[in-house]
Amino acid sequence: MRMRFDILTLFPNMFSSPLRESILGKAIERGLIQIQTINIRDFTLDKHQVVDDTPYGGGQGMVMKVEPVARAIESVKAQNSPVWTIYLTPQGTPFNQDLARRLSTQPHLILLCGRYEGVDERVKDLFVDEEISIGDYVLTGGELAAMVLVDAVSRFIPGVLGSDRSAVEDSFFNSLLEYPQYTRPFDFKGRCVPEVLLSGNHSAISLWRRKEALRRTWVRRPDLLEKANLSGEDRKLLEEIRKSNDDCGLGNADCAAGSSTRDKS
Ligand code: 4HQ
Repeated sequence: MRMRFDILTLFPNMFSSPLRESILGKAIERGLIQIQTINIRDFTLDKHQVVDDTPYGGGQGMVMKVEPVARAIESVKAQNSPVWTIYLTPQGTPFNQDLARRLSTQPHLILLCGRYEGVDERVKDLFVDEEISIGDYVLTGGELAAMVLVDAVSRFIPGVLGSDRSAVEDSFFNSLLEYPQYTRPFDFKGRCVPEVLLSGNHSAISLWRRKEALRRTWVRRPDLLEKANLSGEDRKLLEEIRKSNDDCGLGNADCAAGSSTRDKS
């Protein structure tokens, strides 16, 4: 039950490398996902293959014409089965992990990438099921947004992350940021790995990691803590974190780990 992505774009070459390396490359090889790019310009009928025109009413920039986009979408829909059509735009629903999970249950997505001032409004009215934004900033086109979406959605497809890992175990599933990670060497320029990670005491390690995840979330993303499902143990750890942070202000030398200003990633 592979998932299929059809990406409609004026710049198909942008997709050749980023989605074919590493984990997504292996997922394609193994037949778990299929990613196809379709050049909207191939669906023009005029000699000069014009895909854009000036906006009615005047104003700056160019608007993508409805007919080539309509023909490109219809060519995908003619091939088969149910398909969900997404337009990437800053005016869309904010993309997040919940939305990625929901989209991963679709068998087939069309991702429409706009350039210039975007597509003629009638493309959205007639062909687009959902508008999605990857964030409150302006890109030069929808291509990078489409890549972000394909990447985040693909991680939810069984087998893509390998048999021993799944996206549902990720920290965002638990609404907390990740705990700090370390690997060798133990001492790099005098900066040492926290001793507890070398202790071999698995319950102490788990507790330390949970506390550091809570600390990080409390310092950097307190909005996430409000939505998180916290246990009694978590609340106790958070109380310790808050207390050590207060101590910091009083000049306690033991509290470096509780200082947000020193908490560099
Ligand atoms: N653009 N999230 C303008 C984006 C964008 C975003 C895509 C730029 C559409 C016409 N897309 N084009 N942010 O900035 O998805």
